[in-house]
Amino acid sequence: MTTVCVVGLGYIGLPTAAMLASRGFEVIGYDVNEAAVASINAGKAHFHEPDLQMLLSAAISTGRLRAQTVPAEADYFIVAVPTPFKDGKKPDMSHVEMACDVIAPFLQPGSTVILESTSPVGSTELMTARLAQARPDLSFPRFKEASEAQIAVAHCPERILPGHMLRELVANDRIIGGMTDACSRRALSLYETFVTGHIFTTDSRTAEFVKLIENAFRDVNIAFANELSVICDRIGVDVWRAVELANKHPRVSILQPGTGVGGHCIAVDPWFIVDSAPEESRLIRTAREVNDRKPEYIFHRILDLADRFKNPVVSCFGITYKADVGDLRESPSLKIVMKLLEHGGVKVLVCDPLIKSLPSAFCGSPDVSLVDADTARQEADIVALLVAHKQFRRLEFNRFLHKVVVDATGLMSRPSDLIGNPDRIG
Ligand code: SAJ
Repeated sequence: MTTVCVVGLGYIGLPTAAMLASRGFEVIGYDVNEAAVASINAGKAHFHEPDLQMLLSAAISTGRLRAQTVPAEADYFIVAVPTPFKDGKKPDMSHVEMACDVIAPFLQPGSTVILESTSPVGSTELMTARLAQARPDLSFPRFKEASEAQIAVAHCPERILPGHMLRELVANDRIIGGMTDACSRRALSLYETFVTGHIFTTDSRTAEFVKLIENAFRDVNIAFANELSVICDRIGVDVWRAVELANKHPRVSILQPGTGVGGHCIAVDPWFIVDSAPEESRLIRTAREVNDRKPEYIFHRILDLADRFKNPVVSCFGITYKADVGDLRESPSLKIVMKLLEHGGVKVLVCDPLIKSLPSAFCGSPDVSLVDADTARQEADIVALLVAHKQFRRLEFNRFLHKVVVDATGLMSRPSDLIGNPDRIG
C-alpha cells in the first residue's frame, strides 16, 4: 500500500488528503493545529468547501485517512503549508522550513517530497539543501544533475480555486518541476493516479515561476478592471456596460472590477516576483498597489455619500473575500467595514448569508450587526453592494431604487448570469 503524508491540513492539504484517501492511498495528515486534527479525525472539516465534508467523512470512516500532530514515514510527502509575506512584502518561508525540519527524520530511501505551497523561485532547491543537511545519511538530488538520488524532490504547485476545489483537483492540468527529470517522474507517478487533466513536467525553478505568473496575470488583469471602474466613476460611464461591450471584441476579455483583491493567493504571490526582481517588476507592483487601494476608494465613496444623512445607516451586502465563498481571509469588503467602524459616525449593518457570525474583531462594537437582506435593505440609508453572492443575484433591485447605492459588484447593472462569474463575460 502506497502511503502519503500530507503536511498541513488547511485549504489545500485537507482536500488533497481526502482525495488521495478516496483513491485508495493510506494517508497520514499532519498538522500542528490540534483542534483541526481532532475535528478531522471526528470526520468534520474545519472549513467549508463544497463536497469536502462528504469526501472527508468517507476517508475517515474507511480508515484511509488519519490526522495527527506528528508526521509519519511515507512514500510521498506533500507539503501544503502557508507561504505568506512578512515585513517589506518579503516571502515568509518559515512554515516550509519548519515542515522540512519536522519531516526529515521520517524520510527513508525511496521517499519523494513534493512542495505544493506557492513559493519563490529557488525554494525547491533550498528545501532540498535543508533536508540534505538534516539527513546526511541519505542522498539527495542536485538541480538538473542527471544522477539518481535516494530521495526525490519536486514542486507541484496547487492550482485549485476555492469554491471548486474538488473538481479542479482532479480536472485541472498540473505542472511538475522536479529537481531532476527522475524526481519529476517520481512525482508524476503519484499525480497521474487522480489527475484527469494533462500533467506537464519541467524543472523546479520554472514550475515555481509558472505558478507565480499565473496569479500575477490574474492580479494585473483585475487591476486593469479596477482602474477602469475608477476612471468610469470620474467620467460618468457605466463600467459594467463598457466592459461587457468591449468584451464583444474577439480578442478582448476584461475581468470584472470589484472591491479589490482578497484571499491568501493573488494578493500575496505577485510580491514574490517583485521581491526577486524589484527593478524589473514595475507593472506587477503597480497592479498590486491599484488593487490594494480599491477598498479605500470604495470606503471614501460611501463616506462622501453618508455626509448627507444625520445618523447614516450603511448596509453592506457581502463581506467575504469573493462571491459564493465563506472565507474572510484578506477580504477587501471586510476592510471597508472595518474602516467605516474606525471612522465612526455611521451604523453598519452587514448582510452575508455565507457567514454565521461577525468576526471577533467586531465583537462588542455597538455600531455593527449582522442582519438579513430585508432588514439590511429596509433600514439602510446607503446600500453598499460589496460581494456578488448568488443569494444577492436574486434580490429585487427595483426595491432599492429609492436608496443611495454604491455598487462595487455590478449586481444592479449586469445581466444576472454574468455576475459572480468573471470568467464568463459578455
Ligand atoms: N476578483 C475580481 N475580479 C475578477 C476576478 C476576481 O475582483 O474578475 C477578485 C475576487 O473577488 C477575489 C480575488 O480577486 O477577491 C481573487 O479571486 P480569484 O477567484 O481570482 O482567485 P483565488 O484567490 O480564489 O484563487 C486563485 C486562483 N488563481 C488563478 O485563477 C490564476 C486559483 O486557481 C489558485 O489555486 C489560487 O489563487 C491559489 O491558491 O494560488
